[in-house]
Amino acid sequence: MIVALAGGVGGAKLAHGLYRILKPNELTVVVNTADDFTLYDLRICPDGDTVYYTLAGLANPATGWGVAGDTFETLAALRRYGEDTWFQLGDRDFATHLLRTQWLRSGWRLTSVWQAFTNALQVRARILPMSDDRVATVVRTPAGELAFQDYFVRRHHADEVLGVQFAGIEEAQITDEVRKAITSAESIVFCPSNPIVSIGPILAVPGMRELIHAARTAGVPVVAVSPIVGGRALRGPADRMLSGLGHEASSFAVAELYRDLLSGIVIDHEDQEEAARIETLGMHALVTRTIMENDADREQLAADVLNFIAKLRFAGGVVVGE
Ligand code: FO1
Repeated sequence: MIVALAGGVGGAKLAHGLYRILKPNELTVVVNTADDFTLYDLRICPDGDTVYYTLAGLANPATGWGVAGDTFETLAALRRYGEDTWFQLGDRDFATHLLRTQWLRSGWRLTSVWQAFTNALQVRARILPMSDDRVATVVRTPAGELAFQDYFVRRHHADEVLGVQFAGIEEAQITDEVRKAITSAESIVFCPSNPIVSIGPILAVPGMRELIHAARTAGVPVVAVSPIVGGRALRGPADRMLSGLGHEASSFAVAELYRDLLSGIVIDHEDQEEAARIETLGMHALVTRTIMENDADREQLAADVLNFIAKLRFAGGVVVGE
């Protein structure tokens, strides 16, 4: 079983590549839920929805989130009542939010809700929320503290980022499903998601770093794919967030953030010259193409990651040098 940690669109793309080349039921994806929020009294899980829509082949190819071919009549009707419809929820997507909210209100755990969606969409991978407990990313900016989707969507992630907090994280618990997945993983992959606000919350769930660290110490390869290429985030504000928080916007900085957890990191050809510096951190670096423009790219990167993992396992997880 391969366990992938993922946030939104970039993470979902690699998870999809892994899903397409692995045997059915060989993949578990642990997904960030700190982007979740409530809108029109409905619980929205943008990253979870993005991952199961993508694996089911339903995601909107133009945006990476939402449902392909969706219509927006409900939002248009809301606008007629004077609502500011800043968050684009499609009509088919609404069905997911309605049912999720109903099931949660009737006492279901978020893990069970996602399992029901995954089964209904015939996705043969486990897609697990990082926790069943509510965690909410709050972004500190010169304009004040902003709820994550206000920062990201409503204000187009244009504000300078001075700090990031995960409200509720101290009380969040690792679920039995996530614990079991990580303790029995053959390898762990950090997808090319934002290290601060996508992978960051997953690692901040109390006990999560320790679980992954213990797996690594026991010889399980733990590999990240950098979301930074040539000093720029492939999508979203990860580069500006890293700089705002006092890091370099580079694959090296990503490797440093995950330093104690990783046996290796995958970086793009464009950052080839960072490989030697990354290896001084005590991990191996694989240089390959990390940009995923189509399904073939997703599969190729997934295959490169799996080959890298096999090589690390053969080397006992230590940096062997080339
Ligand atoms: N991202 C946007 O930039 N604009 C949107 O209007 C938007 C709507 C949306 C609806 C459902 C969904 O599951 C995701 C949606 N996203 C939208 C993406 C999402 O909010 C962010 O990409 C993630 O939270 C960051 O990973």
